[in-house]
Amino acid sequence: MNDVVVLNKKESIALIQIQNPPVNALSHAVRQGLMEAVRESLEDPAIKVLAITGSGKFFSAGADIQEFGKPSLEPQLPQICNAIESCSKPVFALINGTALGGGFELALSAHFRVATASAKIGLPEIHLGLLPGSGGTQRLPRIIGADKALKMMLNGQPVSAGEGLAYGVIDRVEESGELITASMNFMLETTAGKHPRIPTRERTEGLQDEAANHVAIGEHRNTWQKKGKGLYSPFQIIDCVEKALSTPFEEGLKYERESFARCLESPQRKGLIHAFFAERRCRKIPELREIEPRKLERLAVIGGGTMGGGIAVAALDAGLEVMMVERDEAGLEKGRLNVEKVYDRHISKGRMGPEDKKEVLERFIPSTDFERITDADMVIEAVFEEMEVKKEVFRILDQYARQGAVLASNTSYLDIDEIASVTSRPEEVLGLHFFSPANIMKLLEIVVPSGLSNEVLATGFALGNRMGKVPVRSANSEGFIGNRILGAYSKVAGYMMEDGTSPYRIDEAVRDFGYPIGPFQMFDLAGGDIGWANRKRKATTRDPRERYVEIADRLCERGWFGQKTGRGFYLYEEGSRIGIEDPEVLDIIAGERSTKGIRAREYSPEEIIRRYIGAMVNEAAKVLEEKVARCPSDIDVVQHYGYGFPRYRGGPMKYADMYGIRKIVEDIEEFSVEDPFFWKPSELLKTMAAQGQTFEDLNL
Ligand code: 3H9
Repeated sequence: MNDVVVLNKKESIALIQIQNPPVNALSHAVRQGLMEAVRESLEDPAIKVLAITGSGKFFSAGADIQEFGKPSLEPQLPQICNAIESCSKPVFALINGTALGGGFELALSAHFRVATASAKIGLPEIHLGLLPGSGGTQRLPRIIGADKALKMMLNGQPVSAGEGLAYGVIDRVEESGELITASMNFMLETTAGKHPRIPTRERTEGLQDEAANHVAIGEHRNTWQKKGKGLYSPFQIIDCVEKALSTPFEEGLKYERESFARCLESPQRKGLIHAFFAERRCRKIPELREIEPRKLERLAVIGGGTMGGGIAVAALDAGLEVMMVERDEAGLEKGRLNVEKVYDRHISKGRMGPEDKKEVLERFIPSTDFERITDADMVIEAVFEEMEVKKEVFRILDQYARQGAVLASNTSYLDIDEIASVTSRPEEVLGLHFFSPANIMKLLEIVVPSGLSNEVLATGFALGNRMGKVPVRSANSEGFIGNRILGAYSKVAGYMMEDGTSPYRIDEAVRDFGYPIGPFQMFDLAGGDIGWANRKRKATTRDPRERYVEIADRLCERGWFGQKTGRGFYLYEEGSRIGIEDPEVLDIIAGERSTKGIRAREYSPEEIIRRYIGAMVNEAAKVLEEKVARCPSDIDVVQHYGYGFPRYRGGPMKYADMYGIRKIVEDIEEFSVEDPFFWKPSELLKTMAAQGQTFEDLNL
């Protein structure tokens, strides 16, 4: 045995406990320990029953994700599951906590499953581009049928022990007490032959209703053909479950093994596992080591607009007391409505009752009086995106906020140092860039101006974590990480449009790459007026060598600001948020092109992506070079959670690694022949290409 699997004998029971914190992942050492414990228990004539359990809050979170992509070492998990299932002595899985993926498959191969009421079981492999590869796709449908099995595998969300009991995959739920003690009688009863030991592979309850199983396969496949475009593992999962219904167990297992190996090799698995670790890495900021965040119970939000309302809801949902301050009653009323409409929608969708809304709103205090913020632990300003307006608010905050309160500006571009400079406590001021709608979007850029106190930074991260956001640290630099990079690839989208490729074809290519919407749909959604105001502001300082596309300005001059005006790059029929192609827009583009004497040129989808992602990666490399982002994977997190970059591609930096850094540089050099001002490869990219480095090498 080893120290990650402990074998204790109690009466005639062998208690095999996994002790591999933090989550009892089934690493090679755990697998070795399990195999040995099972063998020893089988050989010991005094042992009549085997019980496998976990420790802490986890039974086991499944295979050790760190091991994927490395040579696989024996014993492999499927071998262990088979060994457990074929044990001549009854084997119990005592599910003391969360059992996920391979952890749940381990339990599925036992003959009996007892869980504590708080335990959760699930098969989340789909989120990693994988499928349950230790017999899960073959064993689970045999117990609960194709539909429920596919639901568990395809949505990847864990279910409670109670639901597992209702499904029939958990045999008993122990409401309270210590699981081993509580299960003792049940386990000993098997030695008296009271409960038959049936290997899961021989169970057939789930296979009885062949027609229903057949329908379920068809329905899930249809659904995923619509929603899972471009994805690989969901279809492999459905195929495996279909096999479970129609072939002998061993054959199904072999099929699952081959499918698992294909998923493991797929770029999607690499992208998704990269994303898994990236969103954990972004929280590990060295400055925060051993720093305690400040107390955070009361939050004040200044401004009741769309952003202020969203932030207030996110804070209320996180259990905070929230004050909302507006300058007059009309503004406040709007703010109150912005908050209430979120909860009214929850009620109309049956997600909460009117009583729940009332309870939440008891913690919501709208006011027009700045004095109300004096007992706030943190104040977030969310007023108009204009430096002078923000400064004015911060002067007032400085006057009213208590000493020790954290002051934050929700801005997407502006200089936090400049905002902080109007206060007497610049070290307490940070940027919190929420994304709209702030109660839904998970990204939170935490912007660090010079001299910021680490305690204040820690409090920003604590707020993000408490709100369930993914917080990413950014230096204080225009556009921070996300909007700065967005600026670069938005420009390229405009260039390609002016060059002769329809915005609708560009959007289509970007969607086919995996984005939920293309850049022109995004401009329409965000509102063309905002970008227009920005462009006008920068007009005087724009470098004359920079190519400037005026098409968006032509649309704005007509009052076509996108969805909110019913017209932008697309036409929106009354009340519809789905745009249709607009021939007049194409005429405007053609007019602009001919004014500039540009010969129309149709880019292929592949060419569109080369340019779009090339611009994105190049700007991202500059963001890294300038230390605006801490490491490449932080950029991947920002692009995924804030801008819709497909998670299964890992993020632009991971994508660049897989595409090839040298190829990215070659692409940029090829494009620079047409426009050397825009297409300048970053120094970092050039060095990396020369030295054969990847962005992964630069991750911290
Ligand atoms: C599988 O099982 C395949 C099989 O079907 C077939 C095999 C042949 N491995 O998230 P947290 C680390 S595929 C290694 O912050 P929480 C994590 O990186 C697997 N490490 O905590 C972090 O490390 P650090 C199917 C893992 O309480 C630490 O644990 N299973 C694994 O918020 C704490 O994690 C899954 O997909 C792992 N499997 O959430 C489960 N899991 O401290 C994936 C976690 O260094 N995991 N770590 O940053 C999760 O969903 C969440 O981590 C979990 C805990 C819910 C378990």
